[in-house]
Amino acid sequence: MEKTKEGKAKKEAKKLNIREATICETTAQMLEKAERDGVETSFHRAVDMKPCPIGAQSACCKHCAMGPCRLNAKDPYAKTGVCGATIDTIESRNFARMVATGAAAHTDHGMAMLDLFREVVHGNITDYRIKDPIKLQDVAAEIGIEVEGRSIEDIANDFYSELERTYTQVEGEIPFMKRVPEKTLETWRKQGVVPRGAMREVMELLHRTHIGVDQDYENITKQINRCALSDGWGGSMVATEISDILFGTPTPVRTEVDMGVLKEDHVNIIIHGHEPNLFESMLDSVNDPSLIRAAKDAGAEGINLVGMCCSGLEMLSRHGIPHAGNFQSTEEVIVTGAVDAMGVDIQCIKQGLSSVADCYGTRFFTTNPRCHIEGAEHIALDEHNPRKCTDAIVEMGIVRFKNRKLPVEIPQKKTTSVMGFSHEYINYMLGGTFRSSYTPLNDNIINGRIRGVAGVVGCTNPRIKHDWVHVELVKELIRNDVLVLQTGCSQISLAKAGLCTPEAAHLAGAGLREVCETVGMPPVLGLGACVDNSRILIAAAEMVKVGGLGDSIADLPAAGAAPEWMSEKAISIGQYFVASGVYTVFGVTFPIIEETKFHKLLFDGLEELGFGKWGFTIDPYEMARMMIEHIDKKRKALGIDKARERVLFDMAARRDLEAA
Ligand code: SF4
Ligand code: MSK
Repeated sequence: MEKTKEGKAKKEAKKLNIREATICETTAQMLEKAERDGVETSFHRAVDMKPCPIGAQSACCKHCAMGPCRLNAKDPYAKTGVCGATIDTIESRNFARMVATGAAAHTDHGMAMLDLFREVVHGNITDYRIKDPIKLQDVAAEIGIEVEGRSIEDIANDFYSELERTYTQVEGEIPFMKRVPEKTLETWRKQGVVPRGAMREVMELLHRTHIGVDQDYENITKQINRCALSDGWGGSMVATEISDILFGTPTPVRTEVDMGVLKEDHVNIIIHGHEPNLFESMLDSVNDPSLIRAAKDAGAEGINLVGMCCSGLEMLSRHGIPHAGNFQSTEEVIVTGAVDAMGVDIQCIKQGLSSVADCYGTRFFTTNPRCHIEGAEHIALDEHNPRKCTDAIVEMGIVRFKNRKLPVEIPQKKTTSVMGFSHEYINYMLGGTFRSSYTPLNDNIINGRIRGVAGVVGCTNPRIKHDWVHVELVKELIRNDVLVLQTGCSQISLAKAGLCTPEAAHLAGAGLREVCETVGMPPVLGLGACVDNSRILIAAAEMVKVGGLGDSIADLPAAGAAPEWMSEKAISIGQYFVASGVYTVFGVTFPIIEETKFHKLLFDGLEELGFGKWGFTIDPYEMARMMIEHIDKKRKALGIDKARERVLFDMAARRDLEAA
């Protein structure tokens, strides 16, 4: 009896505190419902499963069968692995594998987009087409392809061959190196980290982490940088540019975000993942008159297509499709009981979705050969006939709607937001049609109205209060006149909090508010999916080229953050920003022991070599302080810190000056 009581007490101690787990009201409401329904989610599992303290600090290695070897995180130099590997070797190899996996995910996605582009150009796929030929011409010209007087087909063929090098090139610099500011590229050349094809970089990095190969953390870090750069300026950048060319370059759209976008009287279809081709075809399916008729025949008012996570962001940016939530709400949205079908492709798809879908009778489909999930139905998306897959998902969603048995509870909250700020649109927004450029942005940074620019990106994570760190950090940044650029799940956190509209400018400092009001833009600009962090790199390169803010990306008054990160892709993104010259601060946890040599290299040494550097804190206010301090340091180095002081004077300060 005593034992049972004790067991119960233990269980109660592990109970999820929903109000501490998320600030997202709709997610909280669905967590309460999940508990009433006896359904478990990743929030519950995170409470139940403590992170392994040795793994969290990267103090273990299982790269060979002489191990696994565990070092003492409190005294990391006290012993080595059986092979003699030191803590720095073990940590840097583990970190390298995270970068390699993250880079592989982005680049494999990018290569899939490029495969699709090739087949469209060759006329083998007709369900997709080139929607933005002007962007094709512009980007082709940028990487040295002759465009004058040539047909779109000819340019597209050369463009394909050139971009294929991004993945397969054995030696030499990849095409988008032509976009990198000269001084940044010089640093990379000097340090020997200019990337070759991503396949080669990922392969070499994995090879070097095998037992008995690279056992010098500094040399491993060199290849970590090279591999990450092959992602940011390679695989990811190709994914973004090809997606824009095929599906259209985003321009800002006003749309709604949060679970209130679901409609009880409609067949609700959710697409979640990262590749826009599934979603684009689904858009055609839900607009097919025969499927709409079938939905109405089943008693629905229509079909409601909704996005989640990153492909949701791409469709929001290109077509204004409503968005139901970020990574940490994907199970909870099914708990509404209103989702008739969910189709997923790749990346950040929780395996737990399958059992939650099973509990509510939601039809759950995987569609990509790279991602099958036990318990999910697999309908492969064949790009030669994509409607076969997406029509089938809609048809089965309609059947599920007709047979809905459980009560539906849709949280009645949705927020309006304006997102879809591509690099091209920012250019146009600031400079107008005839003189589109970043000059006004640079001018406003130089005169101090805008203190600097921050990229706040990345995932959400059940180990910390969902959405809270993103929202508090961004509020603090804009209050201090820092313009915020966003991608990935972070931007949904801010959209739900109402910060992605021009009206949110009143939350910004006086200088940033003035700029936002003049241009009519939000203080927080949503640029797209996590793969679209490449848009931030392009913007940074453009700011350097326009002039007045130094010669390299490392000179810019800019910083980055992923305050609630969880994926290896986030680590690769963080590393390619650091390698590009950006101070990048992560939250949640950092998989390296402080005070080790490898830690010192990432958090300090890289900056001395001309790169950026890493930072870490879990506190959003401290994170903002660290980023602003860095921005101010860069302003001082550029000699523009005085301008800012003038702008910041308020009336009281002015009166004081006059009285003096
Ligand atoms: Fe242990 Fe070395 Fe094998 Fe790693 S590579 S498991 S440290 S023996
Ligand atoms: S989906 S990588 S949780 S941003 Fe791009 Fe979101 Fe992070 Fe996945």
